Amino acid sequence: MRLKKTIAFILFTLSILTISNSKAQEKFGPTPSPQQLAWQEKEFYLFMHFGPNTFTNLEWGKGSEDPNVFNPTQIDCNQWARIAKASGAKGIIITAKHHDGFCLWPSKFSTHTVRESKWMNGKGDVIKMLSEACKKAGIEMGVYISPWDRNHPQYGTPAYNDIYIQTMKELLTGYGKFFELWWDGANGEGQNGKKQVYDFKRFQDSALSYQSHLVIFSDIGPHIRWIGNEDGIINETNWNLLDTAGFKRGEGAPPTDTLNRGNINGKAWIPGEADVSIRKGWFYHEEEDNTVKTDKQLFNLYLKNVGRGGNFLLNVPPNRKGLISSVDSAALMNFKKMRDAAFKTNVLKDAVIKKHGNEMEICLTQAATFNTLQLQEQIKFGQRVISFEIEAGDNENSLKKIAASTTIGRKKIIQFPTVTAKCIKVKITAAKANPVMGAIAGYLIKE
Ligand code: FUL
Repeated sequence: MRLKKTIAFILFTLSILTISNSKAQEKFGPTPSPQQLAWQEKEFYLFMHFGPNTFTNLEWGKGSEDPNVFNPTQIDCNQWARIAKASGAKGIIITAKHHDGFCLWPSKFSTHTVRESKWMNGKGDVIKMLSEACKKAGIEMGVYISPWDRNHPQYGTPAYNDIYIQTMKELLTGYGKFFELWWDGANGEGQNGKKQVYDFKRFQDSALSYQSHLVIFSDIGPHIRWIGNEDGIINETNWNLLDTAGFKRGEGAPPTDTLNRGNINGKAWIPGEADVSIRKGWFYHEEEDNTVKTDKQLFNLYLKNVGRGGNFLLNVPPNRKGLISSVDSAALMNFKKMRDAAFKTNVLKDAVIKKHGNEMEICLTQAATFNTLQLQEQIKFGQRVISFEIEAGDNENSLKKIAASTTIGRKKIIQFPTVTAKCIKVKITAAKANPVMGAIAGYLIKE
């Protein structure tokens, strides 16, 4: 039955190939949960840092700011959601609470919130506005809830862990479905000079009891890992696997290089998410308007995160008016155009693919010109490919090596000098088990 389905699948779309023996479709090693698989399909979504820091020009608020500093004069969450949607982003993750403890919703568990500000006469709720806007635009929403809280008087005492759980509960039960919960690793001192001993096990169990489908991000997951830098760049070798035993979030996290590559034999499936800001800081600062990344820089980052099997979390912070600035939205729109143009024409669309052991030979009736290949593993069966090579030529006897790389995972976009060829060979040179490949596509991406 399974074999029949596989044959039908190959006939249906010749650009999809499974190299395997009859046992290959068995799962191998750790595999993603349905929620993780759905999360990986999102590929690209926006981060938004917004709060008192937007108005005080700080990156880390002290927690003692007057709530009245928070005063966006023309806030329009529909504009944020529309821009996100138009850029191809699948959702927005907002700093519901950053380290200064200020809550963008009127939390019952804090006295440092939008309610204490004069903004909308204390009746405003950014989380409500944004959740409605996201629904309207047809995108998803996630929340960053900083465990570090420089305002809360109980921070640094065991009682704070319960307060943090109640705070999460308020958000996770009051605003509809979120796709991701974001935990940064920061663990500084609070008002009383003490650091909190976080009870992450309880935090995690509680969050999942409120929204069981959530994927939770932190340095070490449980579902998604930090990629070890804030530049948006994942290593060329990227395993979706990680060993977390003995490690903690924040200072006790695995070495950044490990987070950047994953562990080849890691025990848990914890894929990487690459976070980076479109501008210098995480929060909006007018003087950084000239640091907004160009469409080309964003595209290059995309190749180094989505093109290396991870997801791209791009921070686009609203300004003091409560709007996305035009320079940021222009860069986002051009980035979208660039992606659309780059991946519009798959030159291997009509190719016939033959498999011989761990090699795939792609033969075309007419030569194609390309400089990029996109490979995929069907990761629901586990991640298997350790390394591969690509050859191209006019026929099977004139093949020359044009590229080589390591790991494939969900998606690998590999670039090389432009070639014109009728024959292409993808050789899996090392694998942990029989590779189960997904689609192969080829593109000519113009500079
Ligand atoms: C870090 C924070 O300390 C930064 O302020 C920022 O929010 C970044 C995305 O995460 O942990």
